[in-house]
Amino acid sequence: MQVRRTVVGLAVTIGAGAAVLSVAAFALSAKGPNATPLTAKITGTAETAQGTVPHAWLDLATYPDSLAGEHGASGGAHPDWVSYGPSTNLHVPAHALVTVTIRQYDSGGAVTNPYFAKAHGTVDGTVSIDGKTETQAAPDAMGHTFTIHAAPTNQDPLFVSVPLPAVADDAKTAPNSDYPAPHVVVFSFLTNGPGEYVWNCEYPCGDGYYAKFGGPMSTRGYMSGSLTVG
Ligand SMILES: [Cu+2]
Repeated sequence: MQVRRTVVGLAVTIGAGAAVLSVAAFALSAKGPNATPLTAKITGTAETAQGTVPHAWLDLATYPDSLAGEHGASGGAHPDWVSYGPSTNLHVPAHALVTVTIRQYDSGGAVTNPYFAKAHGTVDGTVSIDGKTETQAAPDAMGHTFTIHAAPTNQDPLFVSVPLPAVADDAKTAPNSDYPAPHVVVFSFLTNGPGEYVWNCEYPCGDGYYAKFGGPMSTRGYMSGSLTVG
């Protein structure tokens, strides 16, 4: 998994015997080719450990190909690559409760590191999988993960990771759909101050690529993207 970063501003000012370092601003580069931002919808407020905060909602999906997400109906450059949709460029409010629903349509296998079969950084440390409250999913039947990482800057930390269970290999295509019925994964997390973060999948799902970490796993806009807070 590569995380690319572009330094857009770094200034050093020296004055009166004191060196003053300005804040280095980082921008995320290499977003998906058609990564129209997906902005969380805010409806009302929620009572949380941080008090009463806005409640924001995001709807995402993971697909066994690239025909339903940000690459268009033709699938773009790699129609057969696994993908997130409808966008990998996500915007959520600062100091808010964010509830994410992910419909997971893909098959999978055993995760490399069982740490990523567990929920981390969510409210109560739980994740709802098909309506059941869980703290983890089966490590030998993982489809993908949704994992937010804080870039190493002075912005507020944010680490959230949830497992997305695999759909059975022999699952039949659902009526009126191109895919089998998905697993529905719902989780909530609290944001702090504004920041730029990256997220990715930590289940090596790039079948056919080196150690399964190549292809869609290492190309922005498929199994990774950006998360802007604020
Ligand atoms: Cu994946």
